[in-house]
Amino acid sequence: MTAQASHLIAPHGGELVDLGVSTERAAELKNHSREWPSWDLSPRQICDLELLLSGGFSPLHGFMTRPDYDGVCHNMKLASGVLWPMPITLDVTEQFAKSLKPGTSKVALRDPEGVMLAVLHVEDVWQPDRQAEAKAVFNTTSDAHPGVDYLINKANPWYIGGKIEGLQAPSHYDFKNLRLTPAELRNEFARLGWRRVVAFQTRNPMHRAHQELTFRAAKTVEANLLIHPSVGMTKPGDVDYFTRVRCYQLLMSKYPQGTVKLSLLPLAMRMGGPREAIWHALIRKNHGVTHFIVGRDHAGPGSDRNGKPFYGPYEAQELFKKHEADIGVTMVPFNMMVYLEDQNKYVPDNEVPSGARVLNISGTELRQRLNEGREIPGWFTYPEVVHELRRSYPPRHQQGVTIFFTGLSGSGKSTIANVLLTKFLEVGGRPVTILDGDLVRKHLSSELGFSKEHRDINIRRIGYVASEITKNGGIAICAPIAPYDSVRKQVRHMIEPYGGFILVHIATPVETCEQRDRKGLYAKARAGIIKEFTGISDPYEAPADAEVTIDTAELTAEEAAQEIILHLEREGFIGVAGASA
Ligand code: PPS
Repeated sequence: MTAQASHLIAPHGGELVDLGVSTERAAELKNHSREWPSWDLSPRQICDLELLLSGGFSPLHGFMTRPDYDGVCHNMKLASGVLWPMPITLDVTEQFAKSLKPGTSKVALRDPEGVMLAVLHVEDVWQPDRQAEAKAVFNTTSDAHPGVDYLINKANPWYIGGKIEGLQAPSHYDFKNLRLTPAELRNEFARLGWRRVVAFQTRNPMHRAHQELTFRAAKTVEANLLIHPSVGMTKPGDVDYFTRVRCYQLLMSKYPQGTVKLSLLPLAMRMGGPREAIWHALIRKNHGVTHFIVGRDHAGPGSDRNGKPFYGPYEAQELFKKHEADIGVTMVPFNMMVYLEDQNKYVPDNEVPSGARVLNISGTELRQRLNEGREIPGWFTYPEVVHELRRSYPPRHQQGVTIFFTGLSGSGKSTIANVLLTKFLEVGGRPVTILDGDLVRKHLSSELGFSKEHRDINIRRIGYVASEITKNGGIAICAPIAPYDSVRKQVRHMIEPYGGFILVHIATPVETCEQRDRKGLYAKARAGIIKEFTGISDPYEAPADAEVTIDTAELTAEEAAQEIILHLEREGFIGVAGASA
């Protein structure tokens, strides 16, 4: 049932779209689906589908067809003339696209477990000009912009569009009571008698400045407040949404009782700045909201590779203002809130009295303070929020870390790794695992040889296990040869979001390794008995990005391990117990 109490704001385009079908129709579609091709949806496509099905993207009835897409790219309008700033497209591979017939094909859209969520009636199949789309939508083709990066480097190159029939919404097992659909929120507002509701979009934990800003916004326009964070996909590197939601829940008690509601939006953000602000407001309008807060640098993607911000700080507000009548939601613009130390209060930065001392802590600074276990002041955020953030983001000496050795066979990797292991065990506090080259080959990679392809698979496996250990707060010591730079970098990227990654190059020259020849392998390689032997008949790419480089001709294993320990101490990964207050 869709709640559209007469006094509530009308959904965008006039009606709240509900793409769900009856049980009988669902059974019929499921039955037929055996004859149709299936498409396994990516995480972002699942987010988009969820909002299509629930009416969050009203008036869209499916993934965009070409006329809608063209209109949206060029002048932010659907073919019907209705304002819509963001392409909602289903990207697929060329092979899949070419197997479809526009007008007749149907595609079963499935989640990663293979559950059929919806049917797409294919109306259009085309290969978009993604550079042109990036320029039109994001006003840049630089892939330093996360939205462009996704579009150009991650999305598939063909689009298919058409109407959708929904069999079931994507399943969520977390925060179920907080995931209200547009119809449910509308019902709730009607039930509570909330005629004016101002929404706050966020992808970050909320601190005192945000609480102050939202409270002021609600007071200014005499509306109730909806805290409506995006929990689909946000900017890579953001605080995970589980932690954020726990922080939001703690914050609810800071508002006058009965004035505020928290609900989660399964939105995959594009970080599209001005266009995204309008899109956000339209989605909120569908959820029954009358007012929308647009702050400084709304949905900002940060800066390009030259350090220049992609959008001006108030560009989103300017574009919103231009289209406010068509959006049908009133903008509540806000400058950045800053803390006035002398008056112990927050004010917008354009209201700071001249000469007043102003304090602020940036996101980067906050992350640094968490990493180093430094104080996070009470004027900045609430102690409950700090506690919650520290639980998820402990100081570095409590985080997991991977020590990743690379070097030739016989360079001394395993010996140093084993000394390091005992040093860590001596310190205690974190579980330690060694993933030695030989042992991994025996237990994880016994079917692999030494071609580049197989070596890369081997290293990716090690990287995966190490990332799991790191994620769970342990220490992984990896000691493979890992001769190729690109896969070492891949492993670094797999691990760094979860903790430390220290690349240690054991730079013992091949002549020394060959002289030692502890396993007799170099002799066999020279004799051609072992093929593709690293350093003899196979390449070794010395890293340019190693945190620590060790030449075992100059250092004993004990001294080498000590060098690594000193580096870890310097970086905060080994710390003084109790320093994380
Ligand atoms: S890789 O490239 O990282 O996948 O290699 P890795 O798994 O670390 O190699 C483990 C051990 O295999 C032995 N070995 C060889 N090394 C290099 N090239 C060839 N062709 C080869 N064949 C066997 C070698 O003893 C490696 O162990 P370490 O501990 O490095 O001496």
